[in-house]
Amino acid sequence: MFDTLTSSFKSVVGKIRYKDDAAALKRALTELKKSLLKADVHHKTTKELLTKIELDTKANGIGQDSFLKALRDALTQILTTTGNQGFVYSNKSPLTTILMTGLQGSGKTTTTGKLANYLKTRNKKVLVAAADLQRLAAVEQLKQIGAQIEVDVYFEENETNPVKIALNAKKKAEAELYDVLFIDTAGRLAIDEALMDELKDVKDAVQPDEIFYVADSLTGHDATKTATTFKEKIGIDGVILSKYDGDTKGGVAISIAHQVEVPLRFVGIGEKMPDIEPFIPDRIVSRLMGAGDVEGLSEKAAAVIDEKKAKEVTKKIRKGEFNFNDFLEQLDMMKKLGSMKSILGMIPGMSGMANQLKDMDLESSGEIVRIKALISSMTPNERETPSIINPSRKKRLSRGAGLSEVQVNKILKQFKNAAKMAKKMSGKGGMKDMQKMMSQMGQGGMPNLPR
Ligand SMILES: Nc1nc2c(ncn2[C@@H]2O[C@H](COP(=O)(O)OP(=O)(O)OP(=O)(O)O)[C@@H](O)[C@H]2O)c(=O)[nH]1
Ligand SMILES: [Mg+2]
Repeated sequence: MFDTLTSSFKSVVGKIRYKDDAAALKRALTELKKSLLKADVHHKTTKELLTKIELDTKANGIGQDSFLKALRDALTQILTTTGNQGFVYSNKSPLTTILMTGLQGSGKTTTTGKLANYLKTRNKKVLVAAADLQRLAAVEQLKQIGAQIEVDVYFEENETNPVKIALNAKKKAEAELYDVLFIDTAGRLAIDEALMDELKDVKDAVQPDEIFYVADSLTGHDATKTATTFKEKIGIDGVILSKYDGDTKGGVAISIAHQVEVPLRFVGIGEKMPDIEPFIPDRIVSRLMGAGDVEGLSEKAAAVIDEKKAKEVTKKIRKGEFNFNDFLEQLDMMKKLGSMKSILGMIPGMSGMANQLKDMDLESSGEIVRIKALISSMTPNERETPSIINPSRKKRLSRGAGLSEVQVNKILKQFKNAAKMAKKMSGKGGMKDMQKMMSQMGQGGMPNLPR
């Protein structure tokens, strides 16, 4: 997610080699300034970061360690703005009402679905209301998203007043004990007074607990400007940066909260429903420094992994009974976690690899497609007990799946090896092997990272 920034930090730190080398510090700071500005970090934020890093590094004696610590502290300070972090439930009522705002096409409706899905996987009862009556297809779009993530959608066919829809949705949500209500609104420009007034009317009527402003990362500095305008005209409690996956610069995420003085709460990193992540400053700094976000990863996993099933699978693996049905189930779980790239970026030391795997998609990767084709050609018995697959069955599978016999053999062999490996790992001493493997992989991370 932060590849460009992370690699430029690495290169900057590499500039400092000797203790108390003031000239090297200066070179490092100049390069840092250049890369921050190039990444679209706001110039005022850049200046503040540099001043703080310079003072801190000098105060602690110039060196890689003190520079890294100063960088980490300065980033944490810049990213932390007064206000809530992540998703916060109302402390006034059992229902939390969120008003979604933003410019046309910024990603409001998609983000509404993503947040609803995020909370649903955390066992919340969520309602989304379609209060965008500007665009003909808007209600239909939200209905489709709702069906996809299995979240209820509130809409009214013949109503033309978004205030009424929002109010009726809130009534329903309160009466039917929903935990969270998201109100999706029409995209609007700040200069469009009538639409801004309408948004204000919705706000005054439903009294949302929080107002989120969805900003398109790809608009660069404009994202900061428009967020500020919405803050002044309507009042916003959080910013969500959408389409961050397409933003190769990435610096907006560093400076937007600092400039708008409203916390950045979530970042959208893809078009699919699981592609959203809470923006928690400490953790983000860790990832920016190439050190991963273990907490975020385990939370993400906890939300989608069924503990009972996980235990069953572990047991099967230990006994060497892991079969193709288990494999399909695991694949499904992985899919719910989001893109491979976003997962890898959260594992310490793996951020470099994330970039290479950015296009690996669990649904469309050629490898996975072939494996799935093979599994779907198997009889239930073959899925349950892969060892019964003999040469004549292989022939049948090859025809059924449209794969060559070589390909079938390769996949079956891979699967057997993976199951063997998993069995070995889960046995005694397995954890040690795992740790050894992780530490070897971790050596690609930052040098001497202070914790
Ligand atoms: N790659 C990527 N695409 C996104 C992301 N968020 C939204 N999109 C895409 O952006 C486009 C616009 O998204 P919408 O959710 O319809 O935007 P909107 O703000 O509701 O648009 P209006 O209702 O017309 O104002 C869609 O094609 C989405 O799939 C994201 O995080 N990453
Ligand atoms: Mg919309």
